Amino acid sequence: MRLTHAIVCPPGDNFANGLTTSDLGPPDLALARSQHEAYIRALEECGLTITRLKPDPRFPDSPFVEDMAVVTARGALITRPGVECRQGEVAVIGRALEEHFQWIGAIEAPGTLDGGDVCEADGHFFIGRSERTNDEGARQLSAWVSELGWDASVIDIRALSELLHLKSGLAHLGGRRLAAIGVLARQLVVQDYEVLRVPKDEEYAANCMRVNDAILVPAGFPHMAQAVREPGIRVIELEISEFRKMDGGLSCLSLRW
Ligand code: CIR
Repeated sequence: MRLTHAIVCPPGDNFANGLTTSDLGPPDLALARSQHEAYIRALEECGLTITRLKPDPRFPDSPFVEDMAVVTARGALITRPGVECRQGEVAVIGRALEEHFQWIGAIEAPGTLDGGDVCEADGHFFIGRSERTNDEGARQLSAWVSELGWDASVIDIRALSELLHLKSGLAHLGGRRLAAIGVLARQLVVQDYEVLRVPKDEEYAANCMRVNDAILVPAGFPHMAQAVREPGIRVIELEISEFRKMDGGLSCLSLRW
């Protein structure tokens, strides 16, 4: 299915006040903004029409829009993020999605779910059970996915402290191809998928994104940029160092459908 739309939210003035566990230092706001602009340009080059939200000073983590919804060709679902300080971010995302989707589902309390824990791969949804996504959130998403005619499986990543979200270590490269860090690749119960193992020293690049005829990869990971290549697919490398400082990756910065 070709993607046609994306929602993004540029970093606001207080971006550096967001949540992070990284020890990479505070983000440079001007650089973050120019990296975000380049990210938007890349999505536009891939044929996507962009909805650009206004940063809300109450939510410094709002550039990481992916956590707020699960958006598919058959419908959209608003999440209930696993950290309370981000739960208010869903309102603006819900309003933006209402312009495109007639019926929008929602994760209800006591369920929690971050969109970063959801990897859609050719009709199957891998759901990460993480510190952000609880059993009830995973259960509600599985039910929603099955109503739409797809299926889902849950992968517990709580023991993998290097992963904030499932998609920090797993990506769908298109068709039956996945990229996964080694520890996840071993844990994945995958039938009929070809799994590209992400080299140990490039694990951050496991969060790459297939967008139509391109694969977007974070800059600075040459083995991955090479490994994801395939005929007819353009590889676009994007610098996102300032978002990494806030525990974010490429996919977190947009909702795409
Ligand atoms: C957070 O901790 O929620 C943000 N600082 C980073 C969220 C990254 N989102 C993602 O990986 N999907």
